[in-house]
Amino acid sequence: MNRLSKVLVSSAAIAALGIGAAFAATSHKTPEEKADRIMKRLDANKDGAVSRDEIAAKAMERFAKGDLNKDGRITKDEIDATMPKAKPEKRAKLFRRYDANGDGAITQAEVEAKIQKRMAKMDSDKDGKITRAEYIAFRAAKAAKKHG
Ligand SMILES: [Ca+2]
Ligand SMILES: [Ca+2]
Ligand SMILES: [Ca+2]
Repeated sequence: MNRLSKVLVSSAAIAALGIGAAFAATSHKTPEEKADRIMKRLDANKDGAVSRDEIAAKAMERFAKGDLNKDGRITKDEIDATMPKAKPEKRAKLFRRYDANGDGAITQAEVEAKIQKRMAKMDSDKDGKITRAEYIAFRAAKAAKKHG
């Protein structure tokens, strides 16, 4: 069993990583400020880019906290329990977004798939790392799409 399969993922952690709900979260911060925050949080080796490994490591570390009963699955109840301050609709939306097969639990594989997908969208030069510039470009493109 590898390291990733031992621990699981909480939606709160995904949000903290900026790979899921954080993108949808309303915030008045500029893309630059967000990029700086994410880089600071995720760029473990300080090479100016966030690799898949860095994201996964951080995800697993934080996500273990979301799997309250340590069964390797995050259920809606666990999301509700770990995100008491989030609106019920937001928790439900988040849950649906990550429970890809709709079986009522978020597995590590589902989160991994989501991370991969997100990273692929942001990693414009396909080198397996997200730089600050790539992140900002991604946000800008997303914002442009949304507003016009
Ligand atoms: Ca669980
Ligand atoms: Ca599932
Ligand atoms: Ca890249």
